[in-house]
Amino acid sequence: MAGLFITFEGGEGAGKSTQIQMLKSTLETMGKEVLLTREPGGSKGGELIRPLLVSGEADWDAVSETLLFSAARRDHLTHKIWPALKEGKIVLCDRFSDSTLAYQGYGRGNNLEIQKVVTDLYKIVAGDFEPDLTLILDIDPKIGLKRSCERTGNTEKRFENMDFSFHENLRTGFLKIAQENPTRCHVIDANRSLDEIHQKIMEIVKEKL
Ligand code: T5A
Repeated sequence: MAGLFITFEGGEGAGKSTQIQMLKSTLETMGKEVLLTREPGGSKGGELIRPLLVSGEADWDAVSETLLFSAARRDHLTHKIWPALKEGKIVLCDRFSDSTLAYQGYGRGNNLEIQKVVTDLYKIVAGDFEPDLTLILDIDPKIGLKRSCERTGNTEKRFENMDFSFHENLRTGFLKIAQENPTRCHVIDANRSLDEIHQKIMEIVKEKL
């Protein structure tokens, strides 16, 4: 496809949403056409599914979660991401498939069966399509969770409220994903100032442009 697909990943409060906005602004000042989107959500169908997953009203198990995230992702890809990439846009996505592998596949422990469900479903949803670049913001979950908790007005706390070992497993999962996909994934130390992180992100993105 003509465009460029960049995903942001990481544990809770790593600073993805903040950094993705900063990247969007910088790219636009460079004259690039940018679409900023997120998962779960991003498209009409995806946004309808989102509250089912993040509100905390239902106690989904990892397979049910994976099915719902996958349905939302398929809708997002077909209605928003793929059309924008065909138009040559840079698509910045706040979380994508690595979150499913990390949260559903690693969060509750290194569960190989669930990891297989996640990768099999991804094939059905997206085939061989994958991000051109994935930026994984890495942070000690103690710091990330503190940042998330200090933020006001957040009602989407289902995953944030999981026990601490879940968040440690997530971090391990993301680092493993990065190790297994060294060309696509870059791990960025997110325990730095906003500007330092943005500068690092720009170095990596400029190489891709
Ligand atoms: N999920 C998602 C799955 O389980 N499986 C999946 O397949 C997918 C796609 C929703 C939830 O769904 C789960 C993961 C999530 O729990 P989300 O909307 O991305 O996903 O929710 P969160 O991860 O909770 O995202 P947040 O928006 O809470 O965290 P961010 O985006 O990483 O952090 P951000 O930028 O909002 O920053 C958090 C706070 O820290 C401050 C910010 O100002 C803000 O107050 N901050 C910093 N402070 C100091 N230094 C820095 N460098 C800072 N950067 C940010």
